[in-house]
Amino acid sequence: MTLDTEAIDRREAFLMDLVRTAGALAQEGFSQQSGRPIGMKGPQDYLTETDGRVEAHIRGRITEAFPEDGFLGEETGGKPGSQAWVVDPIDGTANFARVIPHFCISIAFVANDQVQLGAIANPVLGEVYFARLGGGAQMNGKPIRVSATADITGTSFEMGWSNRRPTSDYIAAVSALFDAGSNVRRAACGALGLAYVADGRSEGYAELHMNSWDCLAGLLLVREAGGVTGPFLSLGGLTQGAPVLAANPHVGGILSHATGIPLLAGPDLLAQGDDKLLRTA
Ligand code: LIP
Repeated sequence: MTLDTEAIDRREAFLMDLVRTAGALAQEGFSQQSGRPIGMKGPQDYLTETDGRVEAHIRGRITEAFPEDGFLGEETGGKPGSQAWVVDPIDGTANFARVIPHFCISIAFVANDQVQLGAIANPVLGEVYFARLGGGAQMNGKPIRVSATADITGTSFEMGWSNRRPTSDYIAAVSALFDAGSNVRRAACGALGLAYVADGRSEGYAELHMNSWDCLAGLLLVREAGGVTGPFLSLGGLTQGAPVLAANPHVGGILSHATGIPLLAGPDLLAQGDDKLLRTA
């Protein structure tokens, strides 16, 4: 089913409110996190009580407002179908669990084979990012753009780490970026890492494997803020995850070369073939 503009307008207004209420709930949990036991879902995979509480809040409100929409959440899963909300209730859970104030809520809405809406809230700093396909990107209502830095010796990239890919591949990518002259950081919250590319705080973000709930909203933000990205949906990333790359257009090729993640030419359609991929490096 194809969604028309009016249907997306209604979801946009809803999402603006939803991400703020979810952010408030996360912030409340964070203020009580100190001293709480830290739960683990698997190796280096954290879970706090707040992850579950925030996802239940988001899922409940979506089901009530748009019962026809699918849902895919980090904590409770789900079947996305042709139009769905893709939700990470707390991205940066390892930080959150250890009372490090660098985490966010990430919500994307996918329909018509593309990410239509994306919102990321950083409740600690009171920053809410929002993007709509073809409608630009903003933070707290103000338009944002990727950085204009083209000189590699002035760049700062973030390279996310996932234990779903060999450590040697991660080290090789980080090493190539340092050799190229960039600074490289890792702040353990992929969605905020992407938001920081969109607002120019960093020149690029890459990770060899990310799940859709961690990155769909951020990838839309970067594209709508004038940045370049790798393919994601067309690689089956919605349900299986895929590599992620996002950068300002001047240095995207360098990040692509260092990580081996291709750059995308054109929209990231679910059914798009590899012929639309462009290797610039
Ligand atoms: C994590 C990210 C982290 C990334 C991991 C993981 P979680 O998500 O934020 O930065 O490197 O691949 O996806 O578990 O905190 O929601």
